[in-house]
Amino acid sequence: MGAAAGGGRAARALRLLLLLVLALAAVEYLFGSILDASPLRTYLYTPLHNATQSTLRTSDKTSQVWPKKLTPSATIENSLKNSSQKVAFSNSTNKNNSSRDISNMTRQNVSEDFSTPLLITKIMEGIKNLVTTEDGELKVSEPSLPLCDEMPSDLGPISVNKTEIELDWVEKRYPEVQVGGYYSPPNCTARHKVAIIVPYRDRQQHLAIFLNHMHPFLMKQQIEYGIFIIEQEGTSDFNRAKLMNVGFVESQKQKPGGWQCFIFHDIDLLPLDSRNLYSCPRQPRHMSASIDKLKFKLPYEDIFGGVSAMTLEQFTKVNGFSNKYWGWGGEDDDMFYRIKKMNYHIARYKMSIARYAMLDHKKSAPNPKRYQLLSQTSKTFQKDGLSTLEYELVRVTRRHLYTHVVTNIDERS
Ligand SMILES: *[C@@H]1O[C@H](CO)[C@@H](O)[C@H](O)[C@H]1NC(C)=O
Ligand SMILES: *[C@@H]1O[C@H](CO)[C@@H](O)[C@H](O)[C@H]1NC(C)=O
Ligand SMILES: *[C@@H]1O[C@H](CO)[C@@H](O)[C@H](O)[C@H]1NC(C)=O
Ligand SMILES: *[C@@H]1O[C@H](CO)[C@@H](O)[C@H](O)[C@H]1NC(C)=O
Ligand SMILES: *[C@@H]1O[C@H](CO)[C@@H](O)[C@H](O)[C@H]1NC(C)=O
Ligand SMILES: *[C@@H]1O[C@H](CO)[C@@H](O)[C@H](O)[C@H]1NC(C)=O
Ligand SMILES: *[C@@H]1O[C@H](CO)[C@@H](O)[C@H](O)[C@H]1NC(C)=O
Ligand SMILES: *[C@@H]1O[C@H](CO)[C@@H](O)[C@H](O)[C@H]1NC(C)=O
Ligand SMILES: CC(=O)N[C@H]1CO[C@H](CO)[C@@H](O)[C@@H]1O
Repeated sequence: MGAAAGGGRAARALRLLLLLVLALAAVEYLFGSILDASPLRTYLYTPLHNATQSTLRTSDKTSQVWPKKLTPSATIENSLKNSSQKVAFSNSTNKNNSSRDISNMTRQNVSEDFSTPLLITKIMEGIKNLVTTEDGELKVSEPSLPLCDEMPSDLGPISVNKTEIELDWVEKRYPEVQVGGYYSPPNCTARHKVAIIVPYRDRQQHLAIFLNHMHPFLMKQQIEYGIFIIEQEGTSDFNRAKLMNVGFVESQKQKPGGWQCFIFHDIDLLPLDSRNLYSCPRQPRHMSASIDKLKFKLPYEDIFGGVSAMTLEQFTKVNGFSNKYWGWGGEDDDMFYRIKKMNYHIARYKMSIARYAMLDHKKSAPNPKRYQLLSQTSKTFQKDGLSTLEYELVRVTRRHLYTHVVTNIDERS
């Protein structure tokens, strides 16, 4: 009896401790969101799983209205920079001592912000573990939701409606989607946190069809996701790959704790089977293997274009996409070389599942330089990609069904 009473006391003490931790987490959380809202802040997120392996450092000075003078950014090599709106992404993973390439002041504020979102997620994770192991004794409402099914049972072939529709109409159809195009399953804990990155220019008619198709498709898969439309402004040719890099960096800034999985998605491709799970496996996954306009055949074994999925770690290890492919073609093969070079291989679903419908559009002019660029990739990819990404962030708007990132990626020299 005495032992049982002792056990009860211990459980009570544990519960009390948990409450305390929760309260702390709440305070941290509130404080964290205030920090996030401050335009002066520099953001910095590490991945949840392996903080030591791939540390991302993005420094964003774009929302700074004052001071108007040139702001030091993460890469010092670029002496050309002369705009207060410039953003640079630096791969400083292997630089032990980055105080040399980041200015004093930036550095201080960066390290300060760094801990907040990470701390919360760590605490929350700790709580989650505690709750699930205690089995009923300690009930904390939100984090104790069961894990979602890995493969929900009601998935299978679906149809695509290519009829042109109005965005307003689509918006009314999906009230459960949160502003910014976010969703997380209401009654279970999602296994995957996925950013859908969609490069975009002049495809108004496709946007509504895409969103109308993708939201119900993704919700059914019971994943947590956000849709990011990355629009290219400026006069240069379309640069799909560089937009992907911008999408990667900007989407990561939008989510405290960050996304773990990134799906790079052409807007004209719509999945035809909801078993095509939008998650990231151990290897980079090429998803659009079987496209109606290509007679549902894989054009060539090494193809990585259309729709592809990479984890945070994979994408940073290959240094993201190249920034150099202006115009149509080559950038996906370039990514294939990067993947190969880092000893990954490409995973695919079965052809019967990886099926997509392609929307009609005019073909763009191929980039004549693409073969020459490709021949250099294996040698130069560490010096061309996330580590050298530079762009002007024009604006970020959270619409109901998507986050709209407008960027000018033109090179100035
Ligand atoms: C993550 O780090 C742990 C050690 O902290 C290591 O055992 C594990 O293999 C790492 N995972 C990946 C995917 O690198
Ligand atoms: C940088 O911009 C300022 C005005 O914002 C201009 O006066 C200056 O000449 C520019 N410098 C360079 C190197 O372009
Ligand atoms: C990095 O810096 C720490 C101290 O700040 C030092 O202990 C460690 O050896 C350094 N690592 C490398 C690779 O220089
Ligand atoms: C940075 O690296 C230099 C040598 O490269 C070393 O002298 C210095 O102590 C390091 N600083 C920190 C903070 O690790
Ligand atoms: C940091 O700033 C101080 C003065 O503000 C300066 O003396 C010092 O050299 C700077 N350190 C670096 C690494 O830039
Ligand atoms: C496709 O969508 C349009 C517009 O909502 C609708 O009128 C039409 O019936 C749909 N077609 C099919 C086959 O569902
Ligand atoms: C969550 O709720 C939806 C309907 O709102 C239901 O279809 C689904 O099966 C539920 N999932 C779990 C894990 O209970
Ligand atoms: C950064 O670059 C080094 C080589 O310079 C590479 O080994 C490392 O994987 C890269 N890390 C990221 C996060 O890009
Ligand atoms: C350069 C810069 O933004 N410095 C700021 C760092 O943060 C402190 C307080 O958090 C501010 O006072 C500095 O102006």
